[in-house]
Amino acid sequence: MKEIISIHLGDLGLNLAQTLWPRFQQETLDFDQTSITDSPFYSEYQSGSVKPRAILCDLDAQNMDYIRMQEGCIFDRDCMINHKDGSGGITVRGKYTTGKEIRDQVLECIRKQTEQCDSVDGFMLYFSPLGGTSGVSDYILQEIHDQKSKCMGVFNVPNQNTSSLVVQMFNFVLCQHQMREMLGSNIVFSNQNIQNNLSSQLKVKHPHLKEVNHALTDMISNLTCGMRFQHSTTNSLSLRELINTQCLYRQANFSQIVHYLPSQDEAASVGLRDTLYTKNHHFLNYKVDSTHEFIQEKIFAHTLLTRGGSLHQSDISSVLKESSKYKQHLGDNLFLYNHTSRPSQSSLLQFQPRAKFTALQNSSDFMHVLEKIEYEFDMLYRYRAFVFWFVGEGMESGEFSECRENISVMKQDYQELYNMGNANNEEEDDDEEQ
Ligand SMILES: Nc1nc2c(ncn2[C@@H]2O[C@H](COP(=O)(O)OP(=O)(O)O)[C@@H](O)[C@H]2O)c(=O)[nH]1
Ligand SMILES: [Mg+2]
Repeated sequence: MKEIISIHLGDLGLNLAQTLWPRFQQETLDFDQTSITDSPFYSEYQSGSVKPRAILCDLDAQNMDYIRMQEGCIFDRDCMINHKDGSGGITVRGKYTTGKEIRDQVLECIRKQTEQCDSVDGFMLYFSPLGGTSGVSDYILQEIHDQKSKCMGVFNVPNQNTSSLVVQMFNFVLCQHQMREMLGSNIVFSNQNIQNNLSSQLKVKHPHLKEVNHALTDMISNLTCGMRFQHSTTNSLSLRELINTQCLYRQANFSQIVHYLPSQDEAASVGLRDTLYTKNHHFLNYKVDSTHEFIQEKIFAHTLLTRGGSLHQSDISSVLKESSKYKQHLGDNLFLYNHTSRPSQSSLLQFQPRAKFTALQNSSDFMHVLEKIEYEFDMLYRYRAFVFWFVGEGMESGEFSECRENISVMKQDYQELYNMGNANNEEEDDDEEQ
């Protein structure tokens, strides 16, 4: 068996763990009472108990204590590691000071979990690079890299309205270089976009992060379907495969999530068209300002996972073909699963949709996100606001400009990849004309 180890960091990671793992458990038990021991996501202990193959880590005690105290806590207590001092919302505390004090414990736990596996397929890391515990990811990713394993990160990017989240922009920029280099694939979303989708599509009034986590859980449940039910599906998908297919170019490994949340029971093909043609279901919406020059989106890598029995490969292929009239698709990967999941307490939908869709799109439009980040970062850094907090934790001030430069390089890389295809097309067109 090829095992998958999940790591949950900080508030986002821990909160998500509390909705995700009960859902995994319910789906596995619904499918087959015995398959939980065959799942790459669970490990069986000598005592006979089966627990999530998951490590939880936070620089704060509050959330972790809450999980520990829950009756029938489903996690292995040895894999729940926290500091008490908190991160102060500053990523360098996670990296240089507070986070360093739990470093050995965290790395020891990762090594122990790895030793218990036959052969690790990869790691999944859930966290927020906008928060302080993200600094811990620095040495975790180094360890995973040293083990020659692959890691997929699932995290949020700064929202459109970032005015009240100033230090979070610094945190993101300071983290991104390591994430880009060390994470095989970065799966990104925006809380604000998911909240907008929940209000407009599902008519949820004032959605909170709890509802956002349910939407993310639904998405991750689809994404991992082919990994969790390896033995019973003809379309199994390993984590390593998914990471590789989503990363067509070394320098562009960010993918946004498109997840379909149906508002009513409708024909599956309607949902699929809606997913691919509109921005209503994007967990990250690259809104372009009216002043911005509109360029045709180019999708470098696209993985579409459908769940539910009412769609056939030919239906999907024809919808994808239509979509490619509007967007350039360089690579499409299709996965169809019959395993459905029933509506439950932990799901947002009160009915069972005929089909569910999740798409990962690694596209040129990520440039627009980077542009916004550059703008917001520069606004703040121009006044050197809050910089002393970071320097006070042991960071060298030169790191700020270095990391800012890395964002520009990343944007340039995306721009070049975008142009590369276009230039080739133009050359080909010229050749044909001659
Ligand atoms: N989707 C989601 N986002 C969260 C949650 N908790 C915090 N966040 C977001 O994560 C960012 C801050 O990271 P957080 O995990 O709280 O920081 P940390 O605990 O210091 O690592 C902010 O953008 C929050 O909006 C959550 O439960 N779900
Ligand atoms: Mg916290």
